Amino acid sequence: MHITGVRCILTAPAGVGLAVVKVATSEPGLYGLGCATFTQRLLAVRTVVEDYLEPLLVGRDPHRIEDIWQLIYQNAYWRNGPILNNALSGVDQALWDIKGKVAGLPLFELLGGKVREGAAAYAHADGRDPQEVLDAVLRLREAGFEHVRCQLDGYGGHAGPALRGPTDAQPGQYYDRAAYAHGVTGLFEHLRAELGFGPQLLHDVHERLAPIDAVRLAKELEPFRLFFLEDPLAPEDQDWLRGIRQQSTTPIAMGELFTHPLEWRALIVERLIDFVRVHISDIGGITPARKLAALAEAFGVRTAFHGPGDVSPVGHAANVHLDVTVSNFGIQEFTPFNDALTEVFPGAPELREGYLYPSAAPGLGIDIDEDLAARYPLHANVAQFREGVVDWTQSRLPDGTLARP
Ligand code: KDG
Ligand code: MG
Repeated sequence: MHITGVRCILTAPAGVGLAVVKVATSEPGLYGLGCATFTQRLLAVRTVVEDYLEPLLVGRDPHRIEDIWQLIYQNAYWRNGPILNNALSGVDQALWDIKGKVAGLPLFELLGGKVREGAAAYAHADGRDPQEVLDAVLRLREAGFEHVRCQLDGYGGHAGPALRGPTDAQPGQYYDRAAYAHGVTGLFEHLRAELGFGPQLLHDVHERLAPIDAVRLAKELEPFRLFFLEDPLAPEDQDWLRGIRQQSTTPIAMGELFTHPLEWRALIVERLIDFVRVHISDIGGITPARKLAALAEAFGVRTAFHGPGDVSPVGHAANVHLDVTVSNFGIQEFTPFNDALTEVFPGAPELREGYLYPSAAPGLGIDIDEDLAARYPLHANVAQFREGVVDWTQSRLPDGTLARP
């Protein structure tokens, strides 16, 4: 058996651009699928997959996953980064899918077998004020979620003109760091007063604060006993994690922006974070994610793989297969699939009462209906692109300074 083709399929059934790699083999009808979704730069990923990886891989034995992973990783000489890693992930996940199909076993069996039947998931509660967030939490509790991420106004910004500051400020998604931090503390005060300490509450700072303000927020939130506080710091500011550790016991989750092994190594080995939440396709697929989970296990750090809407259902399937096999699993972020997504991707993981279950079909257990996928082309469906330009990442502080989204 050998690889006969490597293609990258782009589709947007839920209004978010997704990339899925299909690796075809010489065995009739045998192929694998892998998530390669870097939604802000999909065309660049497709170029790497189809112009560089297909010629490199055609004719090779798809069973040699580790060897092919190293081959792709080193082939461009310069390594890592979201474009190369997503392309690599698309192939890597597809090879695991193929291996499972050949063995007649679901991926979770190849990874050592289940240590739990389903993966606990968290959902998102959002609102314009603390009461609206509380109502959303209560609805999610009704639906069976033990864990809920709570946000005021998404990540706390607003689209529109400058909040205050110089005249003729640039357009953008303006936010005020001080108002945001103050709002979050008030939010959790309200939620704990109304809910008590039963529900597990999470929050994503989305790297919006100045480092010292992130240290203070982690300290101020300590009485509200979060399950975790996510991305209080940008990867570039990670040395400030030591300050957070010295000041509070608020559990810290980090990693969705990591694309290089040196970004997580010290954080795990020095126990500066409690949850590592990489976006699996951004680190190069299942092969490095298994190694990362094993490293984290040795240091008491749990996994919380990134699961936003810009992971394809194929990527969500990879997350959940890992979740049910990793003993140091912490939590799985989940974004609901709309009807179009479940039709385009039959076999997606199922959510029941706050837990996610992987398909028991061989490999990743998920397929793609390519004819249906073609009915959701990128440009017609992707809300975040305005005239080909990504809009929501153009965030600004009140004085007009460009800031992290
Ligand atoms: O494209 C970026 C999103 O995936 C990110 O903003 C979502 O922070 C996120 C999260 O925790 O889901
Ligand atoms: Mg996040």
